[in-house]
Amino acid sequence: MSKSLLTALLLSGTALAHSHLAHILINGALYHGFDPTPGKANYPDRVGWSSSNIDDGFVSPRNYSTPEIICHLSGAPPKAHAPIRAGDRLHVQWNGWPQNHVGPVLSYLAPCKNTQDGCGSVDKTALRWTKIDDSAPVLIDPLSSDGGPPGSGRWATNVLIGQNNSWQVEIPSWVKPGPYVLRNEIIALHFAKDLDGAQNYPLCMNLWVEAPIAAPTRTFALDEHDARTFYKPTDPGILFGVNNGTPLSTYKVPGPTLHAGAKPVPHSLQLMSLSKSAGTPVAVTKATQTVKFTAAPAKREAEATEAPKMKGRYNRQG
Ligand SMILES: *[C@@H]1O[C@H](CO)[C@@H](O)[C@H](O)[C@H]1NC(C)=O
Ligand SMILES: *[C@@H]1O[C@H](CO)[C@@H](O)[C@H](O)[C@H]1NC(C)=O
Ligand SMILES: [Cu+2]
Repeated sequence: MSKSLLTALLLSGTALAHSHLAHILINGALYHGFDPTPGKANYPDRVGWSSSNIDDGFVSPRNYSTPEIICHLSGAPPKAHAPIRAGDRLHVQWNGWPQNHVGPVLSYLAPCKNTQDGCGSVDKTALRWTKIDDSAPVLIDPLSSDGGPPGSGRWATNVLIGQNNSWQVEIPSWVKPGPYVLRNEIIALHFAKDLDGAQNYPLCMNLWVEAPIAAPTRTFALDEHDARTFYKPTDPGILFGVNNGTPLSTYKVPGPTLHAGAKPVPHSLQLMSLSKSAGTPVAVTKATQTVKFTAAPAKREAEATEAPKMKGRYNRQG
C-alpha cells in the first residue's frame, strides 16, 4: 500500500466542509450559485452550474484530463445567465473556505458558440478558455499572520477568506457581447507535496456579457485552451510542498499563461460587496438576444436523484 493511499485512508473519516458557489454579485445584484449537498432545493433561476460533489469536495490531479476538471464532477449548465457589462467586476461568493486550504485563485472565461440558448445546454468539452486571473503575485508575508505555517506567506486564499470568502473578477472591456461561462477555481495545496494531493475546486457560472462600460482602447482575440490540458499532476504549481519550507517566492501559478489583455483585480483591491438587490437573470435566445428568465418551479433534484447513486463514493481526504 502506498504511503499516500494509507494517508488517504487514515484521513477518510474526517469529512471537512470544503465549499461551493453560494452566489455571485454584480454591482450589488445577487445571483444564486449551486449547492450540491443532498436535500438542497436549488434556486430555479440560479446561474451556477450543478455538480455531483455532494461533499462540497474537489477534483483530483488524476482527473485533469477528464471532463470532470472542466466544471467539477458531472458539471452541467443551468438555463439562466447573469448579465454583466464588459469591463465590470463581479464578486464570486464561496460558501466558506478552510484556512489551511492555501493556494492560488484562478479565473477562466469561455464563449458559448453555435448554441440556441447561450450556455444553457452547451457541450462543456467544446468550451475553449482564456485565463483572465491567476491571482498573482502571491504576497510574501514572512510573519505569516494569516494562519499559514511560518514562512509560508500570504496566499490568494488568505485574501479571499479575509473578504468573506469572496473573490473579484474583472471581465475585460474588450470581450465581445454574448454568452460566456466563467470558471473560478481554487487549487488547495495543503496535501500537494504528494502526487495527486492537490485539490481543484472549479466553479462554473453562466454570464451574458453586454456592451462595454467604456469603449476598449485595444482589442484582443480570446485564447483557445481546453480545460483538460490546463494542468498536469507533476506541474511545479501542483506538486508543491507548501509546509516543507519551500520559499513561497518560488511558487509558479499553474495552468496556461494569463491573457495579455486580462485585468486581474490585485490582492490589495479585493473587497467584499454587499447585496443590494436580487439580480434579474436572463435566458439567451438565438445566442444573440435575451429575454427575462422565467423559472420553472424548484425541483429537489439533489435529494431525488443524486443522493442514492453517490452513497459511499466520497471517502476522500479533506
Ligand atoms: C475522478 O473521476 C472519476 C470518473 O469520472 C469520478 O468518479 C471521481 O469521483 C473523480 N474524483 C475526483 C476526486 O476527482
Ligand atoms: C458572507 O458570505 C455568506 C455566504 O457564504 C453570505 O451569506 C453573506 O451574506 C456574506 N456576508 C457579507 C457581508 O458579504
Ligand atoms: Cu477540503
